[in-house]
Amino acid sequence: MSESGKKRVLSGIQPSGLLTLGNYIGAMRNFVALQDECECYFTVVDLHAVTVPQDPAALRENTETVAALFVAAGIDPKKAAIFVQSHVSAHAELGWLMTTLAYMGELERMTQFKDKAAGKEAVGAGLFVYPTLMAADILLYDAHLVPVGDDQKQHLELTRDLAIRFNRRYGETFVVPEPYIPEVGARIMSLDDASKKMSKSNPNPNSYIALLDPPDTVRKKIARAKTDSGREVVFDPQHKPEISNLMTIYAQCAGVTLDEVARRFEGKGYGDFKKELAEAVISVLEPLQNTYNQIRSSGEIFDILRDGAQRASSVAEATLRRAKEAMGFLLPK
Ligand code: AQP
Repeated sequence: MSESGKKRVLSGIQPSGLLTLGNYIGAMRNFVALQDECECYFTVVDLHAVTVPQDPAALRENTETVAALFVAAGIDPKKAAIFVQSHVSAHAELGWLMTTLAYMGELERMTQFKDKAAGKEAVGAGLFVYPTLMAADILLYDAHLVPVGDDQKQHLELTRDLAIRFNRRYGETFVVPEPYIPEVGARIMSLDDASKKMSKSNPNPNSYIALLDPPDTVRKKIARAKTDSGREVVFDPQHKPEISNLMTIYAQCAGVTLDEVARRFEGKGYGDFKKELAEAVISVLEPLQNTYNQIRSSGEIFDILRDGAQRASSVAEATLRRAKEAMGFLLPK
């Protein structure tokens, strides 16, 4: 437990593109929900983003954008520490220690690595050890809970294995974290292919709804979204994956259950449903975008990030010291 007696929470998002509705529904919404009852640390994981090539100017811009979107989505910087991963050097250092603890075989089994490496002639070593850096991110804060989407579950299991392995080998040092995954919306799928998750680094912008897409773009993207054969709005992920994905998005944006969505659109076709879906999405995005614009124009994000990095560093440095001591590093006196 933290000094405040609250459970600790850590999660991060990569500045690898424009955040999507998938990132929001799967992860960010839970960041906001947890900030009152827990001691929260939310980070823009730029060291993770560079595991695939990034344009330097775009990386800087995206890092600031993601941080401002955290606040715009409702994270209160007075309650939760918001910081950039590379501003707290303990992440890179514990990341290396975690890499020495991991086995090649367990990293080779990671599906995200397999997906991102598929078809590439040269695969960066950073992409391979991505999960060990993620383990360090979490373990540095003694996090009990990690709010993530379903795609990160496997990485979190590896984090738990590494924490348990470290504790067995060197003595009780790390808290073993639990995933915190939403029951509905843990994996929002791509608008052009419901067999793939919605992803900000997909080269086709029509495959995702970005949190900063203007209303007309949202309407166009939803109008173009792939649908299944037939015309009934029924939730059946196996036989109607495309419409089931859109129904999940509707349920999450309108704050209703999937049964309620089916009832509302009984007897109506895909066209009517898509029109209402677009408006439900816009009703979530519009207030978020207004706050985002205010934050960006005020320049306050740099103060928020400085304060967040200080709060994060004081916790992270102490944990790193504990881990190094346990492993037998000679610490400076
Ligand atoms: N489609 C999704 N549905 C639900 N949750 C999702 N998340 C990502 N996509 C979906 C959750 O968002 C958080 C931040 O993800 P990330 O930026 O660290 O990396 P990611 O999981 O690899 O997400 P992207 O958008 O697909 O990024 P790129 O394209 O750069 O790899 C995580 O909690 C994730 O589960």
